[in-house]
Amino acid sequence: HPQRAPTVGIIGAPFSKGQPRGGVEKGPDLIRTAGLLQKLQEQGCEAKDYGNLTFDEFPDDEPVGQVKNVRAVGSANQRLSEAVKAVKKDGHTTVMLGGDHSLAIGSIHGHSAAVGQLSVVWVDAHADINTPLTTTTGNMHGQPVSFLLHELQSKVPALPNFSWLKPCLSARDLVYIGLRDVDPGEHYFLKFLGVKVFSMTEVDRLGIGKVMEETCDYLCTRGNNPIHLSYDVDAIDPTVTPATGTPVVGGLTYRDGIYITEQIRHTGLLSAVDMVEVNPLRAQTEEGVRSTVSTAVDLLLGCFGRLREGNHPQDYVPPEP
Ligand code: B3U
Ligand code: MN
Ligand code: MN
Repeated sequence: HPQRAPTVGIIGAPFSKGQPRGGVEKGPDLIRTAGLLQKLQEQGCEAKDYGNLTFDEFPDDEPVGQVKNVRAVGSANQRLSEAVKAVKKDGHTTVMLGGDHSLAIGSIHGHSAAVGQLSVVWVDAHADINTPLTTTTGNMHGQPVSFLLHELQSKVPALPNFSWLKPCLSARDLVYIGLRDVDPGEHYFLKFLGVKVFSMTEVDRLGIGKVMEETCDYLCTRGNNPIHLSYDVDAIDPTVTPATGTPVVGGLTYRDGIYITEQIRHTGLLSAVDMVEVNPLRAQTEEGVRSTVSTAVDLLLGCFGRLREGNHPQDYVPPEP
């Protein structure tokens, strides 16, 4: 039976300092310009746009150890956390348009502050679970999960502008899909913590159908918590989504990517979505940008009820002659 259409609250987070490549701050407006709001409304979803957040500048944001832009990332995520919490309290399913994936810190923190214990489905080529001590790039978008997990707190040093952040996620409430570029320290943490991982190897072995069946069964045994879907567009193969900062060959197909959203939607538990790492300055061609942005939009439409079999409104009446 069809579910009641959720109301969607959209938050733009034009922030790029979790990584070094300019352009990813253009993601929110690009995704809007591709018609996200109108398309959600056309499929019967009430959607409210809360606009773009603005972020403070930190001119003297010296690296802390290896890690770059720590103060800017801490401050931006504090602001985002408050925004997501407020939109959740307004009763919406939140959509956070990034921006880079360091924003998952604030998005997941704010979501959890509003609703309590979460399940997180992290769809990404990367595990983003480096700590400030294991990172080899110094980029915060490769680290957000380490800040959120209770189990890693003894491994994460205190950083400026991060004192507001309380870990809010348990390793057993986290599922990864699409991994294919994982650093040694990250691989150690995933094994050490026993995190549920469907890397591209499992997608190849099982097919996306079985991967999603197992994902949803697993989340069910974890107690049917509200789901936070954190979708890095680089999870999809770069032939489809080339406009992203760190593309990795051998990714999810467009169909795999959409199927993930259909099945997460089908659980009835989806409570917040991040769509991150769309960077129009990283594709070789205009077509590459268009394909990336329209895929991001289609993934979001899949999250909110669009089915490839077709849809019709609950009150639809066929015309009579
Ligand atoms: N694991 C590497 C690379 C990376 C992570 N996330 C992205 N790239 N997008 C790192 O920087 O930690
Ligand atoms: Mn990521
Ligand atoms: Mn990634």
